Amino acid sequence: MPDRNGKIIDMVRRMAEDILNLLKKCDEYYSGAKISAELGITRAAVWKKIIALRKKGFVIEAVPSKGYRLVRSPDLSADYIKAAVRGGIWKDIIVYDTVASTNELAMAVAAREGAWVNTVIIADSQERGKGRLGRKWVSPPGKNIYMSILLRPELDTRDATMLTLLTAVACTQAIKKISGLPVSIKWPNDLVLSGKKLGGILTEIRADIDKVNLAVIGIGINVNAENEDFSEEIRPIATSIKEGAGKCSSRNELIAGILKQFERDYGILISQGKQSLLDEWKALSSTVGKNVKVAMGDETLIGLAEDIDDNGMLILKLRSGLRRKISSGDITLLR
Ligand code: BT5
Repeated sequence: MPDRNGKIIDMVRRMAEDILNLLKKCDEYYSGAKISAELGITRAAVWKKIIALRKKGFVIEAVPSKGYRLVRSPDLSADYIKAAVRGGIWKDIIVYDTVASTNELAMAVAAREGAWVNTVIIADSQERGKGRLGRKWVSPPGKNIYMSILLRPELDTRDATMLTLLTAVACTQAIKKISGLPVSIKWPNDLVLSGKKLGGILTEIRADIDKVNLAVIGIGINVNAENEDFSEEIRPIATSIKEGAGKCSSRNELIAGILKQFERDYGILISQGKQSLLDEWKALSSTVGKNVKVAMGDETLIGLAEDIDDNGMLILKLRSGLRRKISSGDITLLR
């Protein structure tokens, strides 16, 4: 039996998203009568929703005989992001204040609740943000993006790396579109600006031998952080969109942009296979064609990053002329 209460709650939530989308479309006032006519609800219902949105931090001006105007949105808002990505693959978007790690939380809820697919978990700050191999991801509050995408992709286990490459492509495209900055991708999971780390991706999967059952894709992007927000250790290597662009960017817009781009690229991966995505990755990569040092645990290799193969592995041409395929490691670009 359909859950009537659930449907009603969903409709009420969508009403707020619809109002937001209308107000976002125009810089001028939108009259209550027009909103109520367009959405097929009473003016009293519009007013109630406006009050609810204000309580969530949206600054909405109301002027008699003119109508409503969206003055400002809260900097990190599930309502804003949901309204912006509506109609797509995203089932739910949840924003937390502070969590230990969005990846850990996503993994924990996925283990409990099969239904949390295509859900996005976002936090304003993380107490134990993680990078690869148990490294730490510095996650100060109020400034950056920390989010995890929870998917159950129809994907061969050998192709799991494609999720990291896809996410890197989606993030790079969205950041470029919104900020105009020349962001590039350093294999396998770094977003790079002016030689410094702007963001990183941590993909964690549960898989059988041949099939991915669950993927949690963690994205950390430094948006409005300034150098002093970083720990001393990473100050020399980290940067942010604000440092590059000289001004703050909206986290809501960036997240919505990333999710829309991700949806598009994910659709291409599932329907058309890997090739066009690999081509896009190569076009945005600052690794292919460069001389690099690759650190893999105790082993360090130097060579030319010739290409990536069909599974996203790096093909390194060593000085001896031999080629090695690398599945994971840390790369330094050499001059
Ligand atoms: C990564 O690891 O680059 C993956 C980072 C993924 C973070 C997201 S945030 C949301 C989600 N939830 C989580 O708990 N994690 C994910 P890796 O390639 O191992 O890089 C880690 C290294 O980057 C550290 O050892 C530092 O040197 C550096 N680093 C740490 N925090 C940074 C920051 N905020 N900006 C730039 N570099 C940082």
